[in-house]
Amino acid sequence: MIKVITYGTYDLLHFGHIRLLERAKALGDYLIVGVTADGFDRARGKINVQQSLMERIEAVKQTGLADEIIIEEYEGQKIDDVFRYGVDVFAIGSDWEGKFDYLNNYCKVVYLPRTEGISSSDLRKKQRELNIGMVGETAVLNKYEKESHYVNGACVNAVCSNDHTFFSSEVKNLPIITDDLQDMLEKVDAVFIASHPTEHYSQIKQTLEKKKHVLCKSPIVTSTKQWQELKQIAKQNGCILMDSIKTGYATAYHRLLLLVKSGVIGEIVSMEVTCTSLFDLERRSNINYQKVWNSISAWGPTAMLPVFQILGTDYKQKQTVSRSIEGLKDFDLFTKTTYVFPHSVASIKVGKGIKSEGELIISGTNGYIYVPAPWWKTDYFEIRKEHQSENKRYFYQLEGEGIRYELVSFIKSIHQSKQAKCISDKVSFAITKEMEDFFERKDFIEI
Ligand code: C2G
Repeated sequence: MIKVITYGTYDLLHFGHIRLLERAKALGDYLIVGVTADGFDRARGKINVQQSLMERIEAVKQTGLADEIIIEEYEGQKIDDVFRYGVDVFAIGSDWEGKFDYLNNYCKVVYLPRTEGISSSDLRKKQRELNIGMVGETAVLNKYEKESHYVNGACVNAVCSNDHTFFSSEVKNLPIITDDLQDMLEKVDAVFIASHPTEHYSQIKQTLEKKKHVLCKSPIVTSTKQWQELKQIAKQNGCILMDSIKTGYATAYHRLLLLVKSGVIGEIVSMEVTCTSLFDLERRSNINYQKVWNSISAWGPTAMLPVFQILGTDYKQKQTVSRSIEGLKDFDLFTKTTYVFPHSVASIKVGKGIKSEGELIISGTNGYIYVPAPWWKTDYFEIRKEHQSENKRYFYQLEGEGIRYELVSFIKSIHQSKQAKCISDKVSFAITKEMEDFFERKDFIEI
């Protein structure tokens, strides 16, 4: 019996896939199909896959062509599989020509001509082409424009800004450049907002009232009343209103949360989160502090995210210690807040006027997790136990600081009319509440 094996993602299974499977099957008597796991696809840069692994397996099964279906989970697995299943022929589409020649050492390798004119990417694009406009006055917009090119169905076509000096050459060449939000809203389906937090409320409201979706750099707003009002409008108008915190979408961060929740370091007793970025000292005197994000707005949401996602939002007591610029009460150079929960404590330390080690430490009854600086852009963390031999290291490729995953999640939320679970409303509201408390000086000591 001649055994043939082939691999693929098979997202939105189409005619090209079926033809490939038919021809692969015809090369022997028994066909094994390896369907890629989500994690493996992500690691090899395929971030736009729409169907779950189970849906993709089911679709392959329905073709009736596979005698056996296996899951492909890691780089190099193909060699293992050839031995494990006694494979005689490895077949794959001609888009991979030459890439799998190394398998010739173990079996016969056949490249089958790819079917022209159809692909999963095209199908995804057709389904989800969304025009996105960007709002704001910072270079963050350049990053989002750049990352959008990796996201199927995301088309950044407009920017609304009062300051063009920071624009990258790509942003400069966008079809629509304006300083009039209403004007831009006529020409887009969704908006990414990265303006100063004091402008968010009005900009989000205008956008939602035009029934356009919003991804807004967290904090969405700094008043809980405004938060509730905006969420209500979003709901009424069938729109997504989502916090943008890129760390929340990074693979390593997501896996860390799952590990913590599965109890690998026992019960969590303490967390320490630090995020700082120091102003350029020489430029400090020229800064217009009304337009620049203060420390708590710039870093607070990112620092609060792991605390609220791991320990919840129902802390019993809080103490904030903060130091602001002289004469500018609302501009904190440094803020440290300690949250006391019934059985645990967490502290966040943020600053644009201080520098510190930007690490995340989560201490549990059975070990701790250490994420080295800058933890918010991490691709790596360690689980450390009492006995060094039990320590474990985890590494996950981080593409585009998490921004491209965030955009994928935003687009998916829009098409499914359901907000992605990544940053829940509960956490978003808690972040807003913290901002409100900060500006109202609640549980606050000024130093
Ligand atoms: N294919 C094809 N014609 C198309 C589209 C795809 O013949 N128009 C083939 C591909 O060449 C591949 C198979 O269908 O052999 C599955 O394609 P994808 O789902 O795009 O998976 P791919 O990323 O090619 O995975 O380890 C994974 C494999 O290496 C390949």
